[in-house]
Order: sequence, then structure tokens, then C-alpha cells
Amino acid sequence: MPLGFARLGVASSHPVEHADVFREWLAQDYHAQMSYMARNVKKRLCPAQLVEGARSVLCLAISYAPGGEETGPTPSHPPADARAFVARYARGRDYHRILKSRCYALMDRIRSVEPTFRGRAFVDSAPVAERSLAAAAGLGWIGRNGCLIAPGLGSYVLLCEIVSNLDLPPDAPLEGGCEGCNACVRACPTGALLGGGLVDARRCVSYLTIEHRGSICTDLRRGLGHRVFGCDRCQEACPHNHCVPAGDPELTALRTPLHDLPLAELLDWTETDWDQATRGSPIRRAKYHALLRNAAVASGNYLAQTTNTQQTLELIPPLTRLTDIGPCQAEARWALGQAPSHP
Ligand code: B12
Repeated sequence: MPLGFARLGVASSHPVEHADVFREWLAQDYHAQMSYMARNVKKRLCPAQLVEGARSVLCLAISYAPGGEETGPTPSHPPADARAFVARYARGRDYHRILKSRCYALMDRIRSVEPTFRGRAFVDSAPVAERSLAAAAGLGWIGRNGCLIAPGLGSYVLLCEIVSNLDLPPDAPLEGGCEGCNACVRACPTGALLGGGLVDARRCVSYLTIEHRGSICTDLRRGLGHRVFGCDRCQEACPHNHCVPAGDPELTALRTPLHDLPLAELLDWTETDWDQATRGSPIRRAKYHALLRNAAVASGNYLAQTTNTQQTLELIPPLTRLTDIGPCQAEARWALGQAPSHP
């Protein structure tokens, strides 16, 4: 398909299905500190309320599947080496920019054949229920891991939409789903998947490493493994992600120096290092101190299970320094306490 979109479908601009589920998710506080999720709920659940004159929503998906051996059920936990793990969607250039510019190119093409066309493109850039719209447009179904799973592509797909004034007939949702398989629910290291496709963000490693500010609750730290930004565990475990074709080269090209970086180096980053390394990357969403906090937890998890004296010795000095820095003190102390021989 031109412009690299792997799937396209049309949803209606009327209120989305399962709006009651979304409201219940909020009522249960599953959104944790993400207070923006509780704002503009009416607009989020109805594209016609978000964009005046909206008649249809073009829903699009682009794959970022890693391809090759990485599409197997690769475990990213426990850490085998003292190196940082970054979720796959965040290893390249910021996907918001890539997807939006392709939407603009598509909008130009539509306008060239239909001059009355008006539209607005969204990539998680406004309150839009992206998964619900994609499911309604027949791009895939909502898996037990909460992700939209596109048949033949799996769940390593990113979503975007063009809310338009065109009167297009909506596509039908797909039949079927994840019945019988609970691999993602079993694999989640913190028990964040509630079954039925809902996620308790308060326990989700993706949330804890990216969105959460402040200290990470002690009983959830072990679940982070060596993940310092995001988590793919529920996607790695999903059989629909095994042996899928490699995704779009612009999304899969490795750009961040953070993935696989020795944790000892990351613990030594200054704010300037963080600023330079995260420009144009989704990783910038986790602020400097949050990234150091995550690195401290990942180091603690490594120290708890290693017999490698060399790597242990490299982690102790930067962790000791962090015990003096306000926002990461608790995690740094905890991490040092995980080293069997450390006082
Ligand atoms: C908040 C958020 C998070 C939070 C909360 C996640 C969650 N599951 O709610 C946190 C920080 C934890 C997170 C993590 C991740 N996220 Co996020 N996130 C979002 C965001 C901004 C809102 C999601 C939301 O509304 N959650 C609330 C719940 C209740 O809504 P929901 O998940 O959409 O579920 C609805 C549907 O399932 C619907 N439904 C259920 N069955 C059916 C059936 C039919 C027929 C229909 C029509 C609807 C329907 O009912 C639910 C309620 O409305 C979206 C972007 C957006 N604007 O939508 C990205 C988004 C969901 N995230 C995305 C990604 C990539 C991730 C991660 C994989 C990143 C990572 N590797 O760390 C993880 C995956 C975690 C997981 N298992 O969900 C992608 C998902 C793509 C996909 N294939 O699904 C999105 C769509 C961004 C994008 N533009 O591509 N995320």
C-alpha cells in the first residue's frame, strides 16, 4: 500500500462502541496519574464532538514489527546482562511525526481527487479513542493484552486517524478474537492485565517507566526487570506476533542510544546527556529523573540475580552517587540493597 500504511478502514464519527468500558476504567482509577485521560471524555468517545462537521474517520495502521528472530517469543525478563531495555515502538524516530506526515501526504492525495475534502489528522495528539476506532473500522480486534491485533501483522502496529467530512460507509468490525489463549495475561510481570483487554495502568510496567512520576512502589520494582522505557512483555508473549513480516523501515530503524546501553553508563547520564539523546525520540516523554529512577530499579534487578563481579562493581559507584540525588534516592538505595554482598 502506498505511503507505508499497512491497513486502512473507515469508522463512523458517531460515539464509539464500549464507551461504558472506558468510563468504568476511569471510575476504577486504572488511569493512575494520567489525569489527562479523565479530561474531554465526551470528545474522546465521539469524533463528531472533536471535529466540527466530521462524517467519517479513516483509521490507519503502520507496523513496527521487529522482524527476524525478534518476532519469536523473546523474553525480556529477567535481565541477562546489565543493559537497558527500551520498548520496540520507541527505539526509532518519534512515531507521532512519522505517522502524521504520512497522514498529511494522504490528505493531499484525497484532496487532489475530491476538492471538497476536509480533514484533521491525529496520532495520539488529541483525545481520540484510537483502538476503539481501529477495531470498529475492521483493522483488527482488541486482544486480551488490550492491544489492537491486526490479522497477519500482530499487535506491533501504531494507529492514526483522519477525521473527515466525507460521507463514507463504515467498514464492519472483524469477527473473532483471542479466545482460549491467555499467554499475555500469564506473561505480564506485574499482573496488570485484567483479562478482557483492560489494563490497570497502576501496575503496568509501561506506565510505571514512562508516565509515572515519583517513586515506584517496592512490590512492583522486581517486575520492571531491565526495562527502562516501556514494556513489550504482553506483546512478546502473543502468538499473533510470532513470525510476522518486518515492519516499516522508518519506524524500525534503531535510533536511540538508550536501548542496550550498559546501565552503569545510563546511571551516569547528566541532564545534558539526556537532552541530547532523547531529541526527536518518544523516550523524551520520560523525564530525566524518571529515566535515572528506572535505571536504578533495573540495576537492582540485575544485582539481585547476577554472579558477575565485574558488572556489579561497575554499578555500585553510580548507584551510590544517586543515593544523594533527591528524586531517585529510594530506588538507588533499594538497588544497592539487592547486591548480596553489599552492606
Ligand atoms: C493511555 C495509553 C496508555 C497507558 C494505558 C494503556 C491502556 N491499555 O489503557 C499506558 C501508559 C499503560 C500505555 C501503554 C502502552 N501503549 Co499506549 N496509549 C494510551 C492512549 C493514549 C489511550 C488508551 C486508552 O484510551 N486507554 C483506556 C482504555 C480503557 O481504552 P482502550 O485501551 O482504547 O480500550 C478500549 C477498546 O479496547 C474498546 N473495545 C474493546 N473491545 C472492543 C471491540 C470493538 C468491536 C470495539 C469497536 C471497541 C472495543 O473498549 C475499551 C474502552 O473504550 C493510546 C492512544 C489513544 N489516544 O488512544 C495509546 C496506545 C493505546 N498505546 C499504544 C502502545 C504502542 C502502547 C504500548 C505497547 C507501549 C509500550 N511498548 O510500552 C503499551 C501497551 C500496554 C497495553 N497492554 O495496553 C498504541 C497501541 C497500538 C495497538 N496496536 O493497540 C496506542 C493506540 C498509540 C498509537 N497511536 O498507536 N498506553
